[in-house]
Amino acid sequence: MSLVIKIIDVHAREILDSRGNPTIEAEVTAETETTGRKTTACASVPSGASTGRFEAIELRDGKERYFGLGVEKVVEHVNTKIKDALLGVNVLDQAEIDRMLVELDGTDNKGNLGANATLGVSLACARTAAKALDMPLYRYLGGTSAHILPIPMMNVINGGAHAKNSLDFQEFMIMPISAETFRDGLRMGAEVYHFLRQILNEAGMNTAVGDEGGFAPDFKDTREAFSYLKKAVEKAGYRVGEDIVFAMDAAASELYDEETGVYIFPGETREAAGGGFHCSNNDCAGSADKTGEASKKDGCCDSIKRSSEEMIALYEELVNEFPIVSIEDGLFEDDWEGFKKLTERLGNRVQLVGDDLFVTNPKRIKCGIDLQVANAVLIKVNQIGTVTEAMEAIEMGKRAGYRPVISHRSGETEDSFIADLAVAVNAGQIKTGAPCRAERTAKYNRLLCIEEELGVKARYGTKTS
Ligand code: 2PG
Ligand code: MG
Repeated sequence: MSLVIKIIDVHAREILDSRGNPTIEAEVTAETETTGRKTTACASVPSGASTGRFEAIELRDGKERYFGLGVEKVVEHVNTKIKDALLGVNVLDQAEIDRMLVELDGTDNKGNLGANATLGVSLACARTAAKALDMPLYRYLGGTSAHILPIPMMNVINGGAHAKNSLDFQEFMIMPISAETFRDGLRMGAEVYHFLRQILNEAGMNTAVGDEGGFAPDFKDTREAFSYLKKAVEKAGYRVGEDIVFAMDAAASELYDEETGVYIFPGETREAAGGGFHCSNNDCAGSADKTGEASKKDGCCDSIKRSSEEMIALYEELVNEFPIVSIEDGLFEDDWEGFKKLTERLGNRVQLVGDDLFVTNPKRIKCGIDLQVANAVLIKVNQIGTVTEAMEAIEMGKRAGYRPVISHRSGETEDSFIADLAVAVNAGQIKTGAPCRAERTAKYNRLLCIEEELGVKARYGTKTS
C-alpha cells in the first residue's frame, strides 16, 4: 500500500518581496495517515519587473492599497477555492495537485486564480511533502540522480528595468567556470564582485546596487560595462575567459518599439556610439549649436536605435571582443524570425537563452524547438505557475538539447526553492543575482548546504561552451 500524507490545511498570507511590494506566502499542512504526524511548510512567490507578455498572470488587487499591488484577492483564492479543492488530497501526488490547480483555474494563463496563487500552493505542497518524508527538497524533486551543483550566473552589473542608470541592457553576469566545487565558484564570483566595487570607487563611479544586487553606475554603454568586468576579474587574479566567463541578459523586449520595429537605447549616448556628442534631454530644447555644427542637434535627444539585424551584429561584435558565453533575450519576445537568424549566426558559439521568448511554457518551448530558435531555456517557476509544469518545461528542453537555466525574479523573497530545483534537475546553471542582498544570497547559501550534504557525490556545473 502506498504512503498517504493527506493535506489538512492550506493557508496564504500577504507578505513583502525584496522591492517592498506585496506577494504571497502559502502554507500547507499534511497528516501522515499511518502515524498521525502533522507537517507544515511554507513557500513564497517571486515577481518580475521585465515581465514577458506571454507569462502566466500575476493577479493584483488594483485600487489604492499598496498602489494597486496588493494580493488580498489571491490570498482569498488560496484560502477558499484552492483549500476546498485540495483538502484530503495526498500531498505526495504533486502532479495530481498541479493538475487540479490548472483545472480549477480553467484558463490558459492562470488568469482566474492567479499564477501567484497556484504557484505558492504548488511550491508549498512540494516542500511539505519533502519535509514529511524527512527528505531534502532537491532529493524529493529529483530523486537519487540529483547531484549537480549549478554554475552561478552572477548578475554583478544591473541595468535596464532593474536600475535607474544609463545602461540599456539589463544584466551583466560573471560565471566562475574553472572552480572544482560550487563553494569555490561562489568565492571566486564574490571576490570579483568586491574588486569591481573597488575599481568603480576608484573611478569615482556610483556603487549603489540595483534590484538584483549588482552595481548600477552610469556606464556609457555595454562595452564599458564589460570592460569593467574584465578589469575586476584580472584584479582578482583570475584569467578572463578561462576562470571566469561572461553572460548577459539583454531583455530586449524592454527596448523594442513595436510601432517602428526598432530597438531604442535611451541611455546610450552618441558619444559612446562614436557620434561625438553627449547631452542630456534637458540640453535638447532649442539646442541649435552656436558654432553652427548642425549635427549636434541631430545627435541630441534622439536615442540610438538599432534594427534586428544591427542587434545581431552588435552581439557578434561583443562576442568577438569579450568572453561572453551566454546571451538571454537578445531580441523582442515575439520576433521568431529574428531569433532564428540570431541562432543561425551565433547559436554554435554561444548559449542563446529564451526567457520572455519561452516564458517557461512548454507550448512556446515546443515552437522554439520546432523552429530551431535559441538553444537554452530560462526557467522561472512563476512564469508558468506550478512545479509540475516547470519541470515539464525543463524536460522538454533537455530532450531537445536545450539547456535549462534556473532563474530567480528581480523581485524575490528569502525563499530558496529554486536552489533545490536547480540541483533536482541537474540544470548546471542558476541565475540568482549578485552575491549581495539576502534574497539573492539565500539561494547561494542553500546551495552551499546542499553541496556539503551531497558530499563526494556532488559535482559542479557543466561548461557552457
Ligand atoms: C530576467 C529577470 C530575472 P525580471 O529578465 O531574467 O533576472 O528579471 O524578474 O525582472 O523579469
Ligand atoms: Mg531575462
